[in-house]
Amino acid sequence: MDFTRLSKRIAYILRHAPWEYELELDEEGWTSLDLLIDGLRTERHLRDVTAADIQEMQMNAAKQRFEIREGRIRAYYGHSLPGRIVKRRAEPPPVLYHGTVDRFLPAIQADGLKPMSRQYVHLSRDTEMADIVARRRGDATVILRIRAADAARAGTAFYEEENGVWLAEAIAPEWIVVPRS
Ligand code: HQG
Repeated sequence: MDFTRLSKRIAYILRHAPWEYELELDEEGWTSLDLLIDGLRTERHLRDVTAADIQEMQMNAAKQRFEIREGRIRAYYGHSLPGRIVKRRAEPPPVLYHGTVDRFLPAIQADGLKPMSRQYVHLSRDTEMADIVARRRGDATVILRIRAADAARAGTAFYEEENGVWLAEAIAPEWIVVPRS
């Protein structure tokens, strides 16, 4: 089983297009694991996929993208669906990080961090994860420091996921510290 390919397919379905597989998500993004497997099996390369394969994929993944519980599965983050996935609001630590690349800086400094095509802005507790996120976009990486506690006090909503990822609404420029190059 190609676990990377399986993970990408599940991420696509649960984050962007459950209806293509006749799945419905509840307001927290959960759906039936059995129905997801039925949907995956309609694809030729996944026609033999089992729940055990999905468990194994999870155990081997460096990054926890999905939660499986009581016969249901959901993506932790990354949704672009029209219906907003409800997240658990939480008090953030003083500083969170966002990894991006040089070429986006002028827009980010002017407009702040926006969710772009997803529902939430993606933040992390440590610079290592922010660096991994940034490197997907090129070599000219920039790790932004977000004054999260100050932003939260001023009314910005933050949400904590069980896998350690932080999500937020748009972050205004005043809370973003750009490192000096
Ligand atoms: C940038 C992957 C211009 C932002 C990753 C980012 C993560 C702006 C890009 C997760 C902007 C959006 C999320 C503004 C933000 N003007 N550019 N005002 N505000 N941006 O993919 O955080 O492997 O939606 O800096 O690893 O890169 O799929 O967000 O570069 O964990 O599980 O616009 O997705 O996870 O890109 O990544 P994304 P992200 P998976």
